[in-house]
Amino acid sequence: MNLAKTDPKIYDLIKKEIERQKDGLVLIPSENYASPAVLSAMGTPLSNKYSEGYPKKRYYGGNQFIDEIETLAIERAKKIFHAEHANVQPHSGSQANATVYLALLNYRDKVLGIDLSAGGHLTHGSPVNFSGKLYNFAYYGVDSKTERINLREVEKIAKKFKPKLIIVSTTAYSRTLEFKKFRKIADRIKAYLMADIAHIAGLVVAGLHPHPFPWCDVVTTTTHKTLRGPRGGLILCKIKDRLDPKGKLTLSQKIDKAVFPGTQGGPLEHVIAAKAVCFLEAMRPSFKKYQKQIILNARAMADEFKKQGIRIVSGGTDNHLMVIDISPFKTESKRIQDELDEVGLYVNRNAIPFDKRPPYNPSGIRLGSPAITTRGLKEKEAREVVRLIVSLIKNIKNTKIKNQIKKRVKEITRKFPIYVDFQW
Ligand code: DSN
Repeated sequence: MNLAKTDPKIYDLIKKEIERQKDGLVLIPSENYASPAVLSAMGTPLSNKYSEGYPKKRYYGGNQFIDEIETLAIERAKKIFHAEHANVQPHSGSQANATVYLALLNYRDKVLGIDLSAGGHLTHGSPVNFSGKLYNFAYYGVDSKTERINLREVEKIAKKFKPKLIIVSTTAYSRTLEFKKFRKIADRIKAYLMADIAHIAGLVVAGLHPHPFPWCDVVTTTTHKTLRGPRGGLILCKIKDRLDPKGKLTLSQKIDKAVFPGTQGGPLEHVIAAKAVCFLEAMRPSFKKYQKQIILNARAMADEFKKQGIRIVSGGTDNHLMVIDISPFKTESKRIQDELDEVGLYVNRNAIPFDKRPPYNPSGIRLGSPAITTRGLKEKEAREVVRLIVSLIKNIKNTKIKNQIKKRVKEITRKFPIYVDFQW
């Protein structure tokens, strides 16, 4: 193909990365294998087109087909998420969050977000992120005993701090998010409520996690995690602005303006086409079956970790992920992650609540089931994968065991292949 001739170095590296993905088991809960149809939509000349603005309100000519594509993506997003309004243009989850802040807040306005070490995200107010620098954040965390979000504590902080916006959002939290209860708190102090459901979007669409609507004003997500679409962001919101009903702009108009021209220029229409494909895939019965299996596999994994004597933060999982506590082991999380890399088991190290160790080398490892479930692994194999991980952690210096694990991982990937006839 052309790429191989034009740029053999990049061609070769892409090929190697595809092989790595095929030959390893991805347990990073935020990663997945998008379908060949999704990938195919992304690798198209749609990437050439400038389309600043929105369907029928563009600043450039030649957008008749782009308008149809983006309209389809919007309508499908609204349908699968039961949303009044959708903006499919955010390039990423971080940009989606930045956009919501720009739409709803002024510089230094007060926001209540979740602490990074309790399972939050950088854009939920981390001091090293734009969110923590531009806005005045307070944080809620998890209860030190249950390691779950304590709504009474959230309410106490909210009443004292009086934020303009409360964020319900997680990237490493294995328990159900109670949007309805958050809304009660937001109502008491007249704050906006936003949910970032990037991790659980697929579960929400499948009806396997409580829905953020009608409780939240705005919902952000990425499209590539449990939703299994292209890399990108999405904002869903109500049309009316609950806290500013007589304002010049509706909530949906504020959001659209904050995306363009507020934070972005030309949208990535090749990615928007791929988002439309992913939303269509998410309407199929097979998607619900897939999401159910994600949960079954995650529960089996958590149960197997416990059987193997490993502590799971909060004691288990309700969703697709879990964080295991590796502090009782002498080996550091970075080393464990590196060793697992070598046998083709991909995980990411992660802080645990009240972690005493630094973020670069914390006390936890985060794992999830979305990608292995896409490959077709079920509970039995998910349990075996856990046993392989634990065996490696416990025998970190044993080369023989490490080689046996590597061989077994390869066998599993051969039994559950991915991208078999993938053309690129
Ligand atoms: N980096 C993502 C995750 O792994 O959860 C969040 O943006």
